Amino acid sequence: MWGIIATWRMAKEGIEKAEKILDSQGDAGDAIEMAIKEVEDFPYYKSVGYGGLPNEAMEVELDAAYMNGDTLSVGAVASLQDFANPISIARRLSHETVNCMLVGQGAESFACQEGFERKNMLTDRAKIHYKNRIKEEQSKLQPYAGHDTVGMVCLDDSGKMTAATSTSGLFMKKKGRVGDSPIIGSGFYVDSQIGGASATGLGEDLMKGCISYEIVRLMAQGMHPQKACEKAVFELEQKLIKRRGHAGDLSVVAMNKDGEFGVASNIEAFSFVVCLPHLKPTVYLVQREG
Ligand code: SD4
Repeated sequence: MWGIIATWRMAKEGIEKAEKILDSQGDAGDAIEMAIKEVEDFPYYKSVGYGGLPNEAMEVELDAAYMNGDTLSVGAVASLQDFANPISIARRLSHETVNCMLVGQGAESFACQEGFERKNMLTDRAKIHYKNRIKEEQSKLQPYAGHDTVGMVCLDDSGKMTAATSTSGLFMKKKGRVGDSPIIGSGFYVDSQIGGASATGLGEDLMKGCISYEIVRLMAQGMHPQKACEKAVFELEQKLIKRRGHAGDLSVVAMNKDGEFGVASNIEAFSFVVCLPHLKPTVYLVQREG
């Protein structure tokens, strides 16, 4: 059995590439890296890799993470500038036993030493978005919350599971701001003996629930991924509303070791992509009732 699930429609072309690897008994690490790279390389996705929208200083700062569910090893980069594929740097870091999560210049020096491709990630299109936003909101620049991160969970035929994320974070974020995406347990978590989860939405709120770990914990108790996703999202939403009156955007995808999957979201419409041996890469939309 193999399978892969991802946040947002933008993951579809990457998932099509991953399908080829998984369908020929390939490795869940190779499949997920290939799928995320496809999203990072596409210039018109405004929230991941090349073409990602910049921070308030007009710099594209990227966050990414990779986790191997067999060994539980993790690699992550945050606030990384000027490298084409943050996911590949994160995966390389997952082979280290210490210094697995690097930020800013430290991450860039590592990437340089390891020979990763340098690239200016700020496109003209992203610059125009930036300039328009500055004009619109001269007085109060707010990070835009409706931003899409790619997060995936993958299972291969050998039973190995992986999880990965990649994002440019929130448009107009402060320099150095890091969200949930590169943070283990928040943006992603995977254990091949149970399953994995990944999140997208307002990082500051997703982190308050360590939401990906929470989903895996619920699946470990025998809960179906769909139930686990719903419980994690709506309990966190309720908790935040009770404590302070509002909750940010929270969306998640999950898959267990048997290839069963789940998704939940508290936003009006959340798209995701799933692919299984009997299901070609398919985009679904989850709509909030009421
Ligand atoms: C972050 N969670 O940096 C990311 C952004 C995102 O949909 O996923 N937006 O907070």
